[in-house]
Amino acid sequence: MNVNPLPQAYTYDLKQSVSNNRLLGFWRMMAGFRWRYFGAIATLGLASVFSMVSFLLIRYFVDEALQAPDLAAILPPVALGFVGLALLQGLFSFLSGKLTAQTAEGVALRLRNYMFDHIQHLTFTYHDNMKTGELIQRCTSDVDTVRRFFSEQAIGIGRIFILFSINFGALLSLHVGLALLSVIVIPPIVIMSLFFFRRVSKAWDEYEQQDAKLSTTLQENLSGVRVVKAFARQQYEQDKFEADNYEKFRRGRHFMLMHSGFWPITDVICGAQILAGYGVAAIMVMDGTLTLGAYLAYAGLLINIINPIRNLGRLIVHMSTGMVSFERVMHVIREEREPLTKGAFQPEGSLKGEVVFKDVSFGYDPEAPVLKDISFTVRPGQTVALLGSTGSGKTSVVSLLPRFYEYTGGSITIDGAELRDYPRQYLRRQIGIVEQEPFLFSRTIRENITYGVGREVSDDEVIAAAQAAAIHEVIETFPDGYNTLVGERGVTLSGGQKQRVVLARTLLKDPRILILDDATSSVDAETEDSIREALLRLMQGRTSFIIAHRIQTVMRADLILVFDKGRIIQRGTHEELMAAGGMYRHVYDLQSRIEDELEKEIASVGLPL
Ligand code: TTP
Ligand code: MG
Repeated sequence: MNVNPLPQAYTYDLKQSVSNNRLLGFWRMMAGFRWRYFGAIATLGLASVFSMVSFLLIRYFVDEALQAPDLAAILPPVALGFVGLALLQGLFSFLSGKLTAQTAEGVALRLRNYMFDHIQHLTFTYHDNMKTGELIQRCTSDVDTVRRFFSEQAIGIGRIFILFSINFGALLSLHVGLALLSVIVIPPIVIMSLFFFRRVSKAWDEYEQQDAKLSTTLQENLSGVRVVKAFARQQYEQDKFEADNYEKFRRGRHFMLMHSGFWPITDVICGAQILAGYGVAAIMVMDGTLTLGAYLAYAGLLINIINPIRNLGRLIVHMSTGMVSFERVMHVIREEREPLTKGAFQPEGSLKGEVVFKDVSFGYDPEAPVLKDISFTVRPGQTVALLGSTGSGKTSVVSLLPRFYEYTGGSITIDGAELRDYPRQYLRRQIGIVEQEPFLFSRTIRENITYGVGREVSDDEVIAAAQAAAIHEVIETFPDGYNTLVGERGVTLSGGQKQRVVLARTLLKDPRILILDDATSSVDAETEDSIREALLRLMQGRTSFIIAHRIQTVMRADLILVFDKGRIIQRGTHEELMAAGGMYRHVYDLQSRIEDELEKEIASVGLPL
């Protein structure tokens, strides 16, 4: 769905802007906006021409018109000339501003869209290692600095070049000697700016790093606010934030100092230049080699030419911030996307659901394997249960199936084809997963349930899925039913309710392979029983992976795998495992004893069951 159809220029693969030469990178990033960019500079140039012409008109007015006998006749057209020039200057300045805004805002708009899209295509491993706050900072503050580069510095370069050429040309036409005298400041200014460029770049890089750190602290504090409050660690968090914030202040101050150190020096140099120019020109007027009108024009033009020279220094220094932020943005863009549709094997139709693991090994960090020698076979439609102590690798096993992570050794095949040959998008459409930590968007319940379907869904279907997940009745009690918002502005769901909404979302997707990772851990035994009935019905005909801690939940599975420290230590059906003894039998006995005792306890106090 394209809610905001944008012109062609907005759809451009920014990956092509990746370049080690940052100026070249900026140039490429401007693809589609270049004519606007040059338009902005050209119109700005025209505005300056009109400004320059008005100084030449002053010269004419003082040196010639005032001396002319028919002054009264000349005055009106000269006055009109001034007004007309001012109007034209205003008009072209406006046009230039408009084109500049279109360029800078357009590039930034496209960059933000691209970054968003890019980030959601990066691998799980990238997201595991990259801090959320850091990514947010790069997408906001750094993109904004890049935007400023286009609105200020990129246009500034052209502007300086044009202002300089026009005014220098005018100066040359006035007096060659004076013109040359007016530009001897350029070499010292350029040398100084380059000297500051390196230092300011470093200062800005350090500042942005600290900014990212602060936004990470803030983001973590907000998402972990319950933990902070529960442990009454506000003071600790406050101290940490203040320390980080102070560091940002320190680096910001350092950056500003770098900047402000630059100004007085250039001001002195430029002031000396103006003084020298005015002095020499005044002597020339007294000597009679320069007319008074030319002197006045020179006075204006000199200021006009010193300004761009002075700005050139400022611009070079400012450009450093744009370059640093550009590099920080490019660092994300350079990251390879996870291909969604690519695959050596392009399957057609739906999966049947035969899954075979053979000596599979895997580790989030290649050095530290989490799964070792995992082998098992599931036939289409069978249910396999994964049981085991916490951290034994159950979630890791099922995360391999939708290719969230790539296994490092052995082979996994689905319907006979190697898993890594399947396109990820196909797998993710065929596999439904209820994750251990359910996540709901701050959207309506209905949107959350229909999230994975990708087509129009009737209310009846939504209700059927909610009923199967035993959440329909709860939703009915909400103020707006299925249209109730979840989160800040709507209802807050309990852990078990969230789990069931997520379950409904997965059931509605109607996947060929169903993965339930502790999907009923936050649900009471009674609700779990009612869900189990529905689930059993739903699991008919699909290959299902169920992770649970309660044996009650898994005992009917066709195959039960018991995990310990990343290995399968026991396997078989409930009956086989009961007969074999070992870990499974041990856990079963433990759980039955606890339940028996609980029942006795409840009976003895006389609580209604
Ligand atoms: P899991 O596969 O998450 O263990 P589990 O699902 O069996 O545990 P639980 O019952 O508590 O849900 O983790 C196995 C190991 O892998 C564990 O040592 C933590 C590690 N791990 C990572 O390093 N990175 C990850 O992203 C995950 C999920 C786990
Ligand atoms: Mg787990």
